[in-house]
Amino acid sequence: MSEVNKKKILDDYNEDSIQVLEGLEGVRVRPAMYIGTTASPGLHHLVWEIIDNSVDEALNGYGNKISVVIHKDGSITVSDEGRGIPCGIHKKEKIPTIQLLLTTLHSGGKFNANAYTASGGLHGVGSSVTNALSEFFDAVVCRDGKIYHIRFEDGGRKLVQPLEIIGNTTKHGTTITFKPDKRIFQTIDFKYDVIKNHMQESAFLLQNVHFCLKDERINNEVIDFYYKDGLSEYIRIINQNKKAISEPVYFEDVSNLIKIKIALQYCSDDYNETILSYVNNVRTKEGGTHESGFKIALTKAINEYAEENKLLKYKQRFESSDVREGLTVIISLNIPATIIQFEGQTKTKLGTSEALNAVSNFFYDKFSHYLNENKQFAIDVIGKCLQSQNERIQARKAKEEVRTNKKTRNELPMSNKLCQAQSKNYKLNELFIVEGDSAGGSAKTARDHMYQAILPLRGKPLNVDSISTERMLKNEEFSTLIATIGAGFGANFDISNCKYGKIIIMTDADTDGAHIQTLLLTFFYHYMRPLINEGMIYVAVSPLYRVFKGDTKNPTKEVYCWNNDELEKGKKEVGPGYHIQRYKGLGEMDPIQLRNTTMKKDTRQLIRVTIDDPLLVEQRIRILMGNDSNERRKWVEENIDFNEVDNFKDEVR
Ligand code: 0RA
Repeated sequence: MSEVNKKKILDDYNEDSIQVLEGLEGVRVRPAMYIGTTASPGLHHLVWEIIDNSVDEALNGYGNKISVVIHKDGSITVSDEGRGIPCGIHKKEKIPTIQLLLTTLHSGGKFNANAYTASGGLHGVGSSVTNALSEFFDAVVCRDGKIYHIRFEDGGRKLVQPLEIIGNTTKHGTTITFKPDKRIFQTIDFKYDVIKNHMQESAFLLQNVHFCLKDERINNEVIDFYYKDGLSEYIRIINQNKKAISEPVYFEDVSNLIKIKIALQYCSDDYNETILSYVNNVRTKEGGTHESGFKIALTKAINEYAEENKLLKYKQRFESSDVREGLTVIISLNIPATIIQFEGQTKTKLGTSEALNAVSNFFYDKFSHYLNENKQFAIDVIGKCLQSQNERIQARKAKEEVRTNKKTRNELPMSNKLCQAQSKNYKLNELFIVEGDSAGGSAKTARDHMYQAILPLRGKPLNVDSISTERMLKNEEFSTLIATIGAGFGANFDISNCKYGKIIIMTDADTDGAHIQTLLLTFFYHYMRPLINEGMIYVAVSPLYRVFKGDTKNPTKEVYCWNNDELEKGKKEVGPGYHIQRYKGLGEMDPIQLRNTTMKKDTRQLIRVTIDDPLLVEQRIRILMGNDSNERRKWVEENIDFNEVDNFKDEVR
């Protein structure tokens, strides 16, 4: 769409201003281009597309309730109390506008110059994409006194019910029901937890909107997320297991074009920083100008307060990172569509330059004032910053000493269990943490000696969530792991010293294996979080089946399968007379099989572990690491495929 056209559409919305660009075929041919993946995250993306539209309505002041119902047949309904999708006849195309919107891509025209929309980023390719990837798609609209109904099947290709009027109403709103097409997706099983968390997150951000969810597959209970305290409540829940130094601090200014809300809290027993930012209620995972503006203002306000009140030690100002240890902050901006700009690899980095000064000026004023008015809070915050500053200075000194004295980098002993890689190119080296000595033995044989190191783990690691750092250090598994990685831990963790480019957890594909994964991830989350943030922690996915013909040791043909779909394909590929071997553990594979399926770069499958949702992480840790073993077992059994992280083929070196 040309700039001129776009302007015209943005300036005045009417039912003619929809720009028809292309049909839906392309979406079915290349679904990943529109929704990222056809695995579980892509499936849920279909729901976010619809919810985003409902949220946009609420954001612009139309409706304060959004409901989602997951049905027994695998379909899902999203309803809102917005204006309703326009149903009048489109003058140029001579068909109902709703039909046009649901069957064409990039239909513009929805937003006027001052509209705030969730659709600025990855989202907003629109309801039509959901239609294109659905077995059926059904919309009921209340608008202009009428109730309208339209229905599509087969990815929007069959209009099985042209727009009809089915009644009169004084209400307004849209109700959409659709069922994802099983021919497109690897799974069509909506995950209650994933949808629940997304809605809860939205409810934190849209203080005045009810988000109601019902899962008819389980029961008829409705949960209603509604947070009067919005972001402050979000922070309180994220930090509920930590020692907060105060209640969350909250500032907002919604009187300007760029509307800003910021909530923050420091915790004394935390040295990580958690920054969550949003633009028009869509997470900006890669940060951007709003986060930069916040960081600048925070450092400036704290340094000035500390200087004025003579709280600095040796007159050294704080560095930016000193003032963010143990800080949780949520920044939420609403920006009109006209000035939104996204950048970055996944278009989730805010580029709008106006946002930097807007956030920085706003937050500097508010926070400086707050520090002056709340003495105890200011003293506690600065105490925490002094501690971080001191630790940073000590760590730097120690590093310098190591360098000048040529002392070894590690005080902890190197384990004799570790089987090292030959290469000294740390970026290319991989550390496999392997469950059990026997699988460890196989892995030692199977590995690429040049780049792959093996560290076998005996038994289950401790749950670091419930023990002190001293106890963690006394544990041999963990002290070995820290020494092996070679970059320290906790506040002194220095990722530049890490001896591996990838750290890969390799366990059996059973409940115990999943538990070990979680325990190790808990360790990394608490003591080496930068490794997770940098995407260096992985889980290896071993195949579930081998389909082969002939002798088990010397098959004439064999295929490995990672899931049931692949198993079906595998049976066909191998042909009549096939045998199926179901792997229950890594130990059942010989070294060659282990190498070819799970360790070799171009054939293995790895899951990269990421923290997309800190709330989800906290909840998971509570379920998985808490005291209720029944709840834990149930969760692990239901979620053993780690569905919230996306499978991807390992990139080739
Ligand atoms: C196009 C234009 C307008 C609203 C919508 C679409 C709309 C779409 C969805 C999808 C789910 N719920 C929705 N609610 C609204 C603006 C209509 C106007 O200006 O009156």
